[in-house]
Amino acid sequence: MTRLDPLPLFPDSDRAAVRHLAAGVALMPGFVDAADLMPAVEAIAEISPFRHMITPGGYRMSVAMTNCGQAGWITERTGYRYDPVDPLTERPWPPMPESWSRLAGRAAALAGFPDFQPDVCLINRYAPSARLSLHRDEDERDFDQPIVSFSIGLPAVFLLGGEKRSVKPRRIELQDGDALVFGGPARLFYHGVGPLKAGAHPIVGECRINLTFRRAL
Ligand code: MD6
Ligand code: FE
Repeated sequence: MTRLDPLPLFPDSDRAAVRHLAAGVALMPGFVDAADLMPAVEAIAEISPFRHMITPGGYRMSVAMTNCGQAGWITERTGYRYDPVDPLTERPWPPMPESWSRLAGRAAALAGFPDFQPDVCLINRYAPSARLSLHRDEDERDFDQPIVSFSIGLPAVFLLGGEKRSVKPRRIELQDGDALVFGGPARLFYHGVGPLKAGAHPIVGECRINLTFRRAL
């Protein structure tokens, strides 16, 4: 996957370039700035720390996760769910920063989803070799609502599959600052993230952080 090169800067993200990768899938290179997002990620993780959750099949996920917003996505031996309480702290998840929900709403609008108001942000942290196997995001109530994702830190390969798990995924490079909107006919497509390559980012460090904004409840 080649990028638009050179990338213009978008001090006003309303003018961001939108690349439609498939029906319902839009990539906005350089839509967010790690320096803007990282302080809130750290503040959230102070309250609800990153942790490696256990899948219903008993595997420990290589990706470390936390959440903010009205609920959080969790997986345990008993299954997947959105829970208003963080099971680790037994307290509500930290609130979603207003600047984050505004940015996510703007990204969605630019991709053709004008009324997106996220209530949950799942935060994924990838250390080198961490990966996310092919999955569908299907624990949300309304599949007419898209999912908006922001990536910061080290680059990763996003695997964009199809309606069936058997569809060979397309490899899409997600770089520091990229926004991806995933909705419409692609909303229930299988997707994943390939193993992270080692490296260092001046602000995020030796990892990749991905924020996925959902209307879950
Ligand atoms: C990641 N993202 O990029 C994982 N899901 O680290 C996702 O699983 C994802 O980016 C739904 C919609 C957009 C995504
Ligand atoms: Fe997903």
